[in-house]
Amino acid sequence: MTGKSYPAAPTARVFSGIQPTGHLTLGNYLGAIRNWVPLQREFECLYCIVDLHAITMFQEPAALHAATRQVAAALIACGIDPTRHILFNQSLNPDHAELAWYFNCVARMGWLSRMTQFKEKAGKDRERASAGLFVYPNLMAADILAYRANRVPVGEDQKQHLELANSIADKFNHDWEVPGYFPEIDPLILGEATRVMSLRDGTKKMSKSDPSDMSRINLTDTADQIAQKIRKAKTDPEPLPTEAAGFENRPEARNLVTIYAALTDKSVADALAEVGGQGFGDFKKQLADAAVAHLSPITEEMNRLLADPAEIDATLFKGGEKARALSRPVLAQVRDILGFVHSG
Ligand code: AQP
Repeated sequence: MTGKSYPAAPTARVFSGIQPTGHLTLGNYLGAIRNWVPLQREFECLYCIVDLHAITMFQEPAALHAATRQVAAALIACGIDPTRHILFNQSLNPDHAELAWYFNCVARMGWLSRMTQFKEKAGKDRERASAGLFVYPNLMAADILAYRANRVPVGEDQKQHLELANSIADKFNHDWEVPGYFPEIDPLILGEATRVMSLRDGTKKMSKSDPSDMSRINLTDTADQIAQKIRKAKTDPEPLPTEAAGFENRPEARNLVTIYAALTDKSVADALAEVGGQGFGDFKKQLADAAVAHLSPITEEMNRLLADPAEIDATLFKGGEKARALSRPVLAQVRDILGFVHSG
């Protein structure tokens, strides 16, 4: 034991992040952003546009810059309130990178080697992947724990990274004998559509960086583009099942019905009670209408906000200052715990 005591971690602080790596997709929206909004009623929320994560794969500077503003506009258009909560881009607060270095020294190579996202993103040629991509989960743990946040709303794909963040927190607390200093993180995997799949392949996650634009619905798509992508989405020749058991070996049918359920605020069972037995032709029209009705107001508001980039930047800068005010004392405590000679 160090013999010193530190203030208890806050118990109701939410943190989540999103990468500015392209146009946001319906997957990002249903799996994450939509669930972030109601949490603002109950918790103190920090929502971060994770540009440091984005550069683990090469990003054109101009595209990264534009995507950062676009993600900020999308989050505000979806209902994130930057005046009552904190919205900022990650590089505005260097405390994330400092804590990530400490966590690089805590996390074990074996833990990181098991991360499926690294394996997927690095592909076959791991030798050429950036070191940043390998230690990505350590930075993600630092994003959350720089604020000692304990609730993290994410899509299903991020669950493994949060388990690793908990292993880092445990090892830190144990090795430096500060029980409970970093809190246990509770992954909040919410809603019907926790893993939205590609429109071209129901076994692959819908992703911003998929080379095929037809694989995803972007929050920037027009009504016509949405309708066309849904019309061309891969399906099979059978009518829709009437019960979820009928989705076996039909990943595309499962995906489209799950999207429909999420967009119309129904359970998958209720959606099937409504559309089960229909052919894909009719169902796709219904799905396109639901998607356009849900997404058009968001796209419109995003475009309105994007007309004033200086205002978006000012919002992010303010958020960065508020975030840093919360993380600064945590980093000072961590330096103290580690035994560094420091000035606070
Ligand atoms: N297809 C998805 N279904 C449900 N949730 C999803 N999320 C992403 N894709 C889906 C959730 O969105 C949040 C932000 O994700 P991210 O931008 O940090 O990175 P990601 O998970 O790697 O998302 P992408 O779209 O696949 O980005 P790229 O292509 O750049 O790697 C997370 O909570 C994630 O779970």
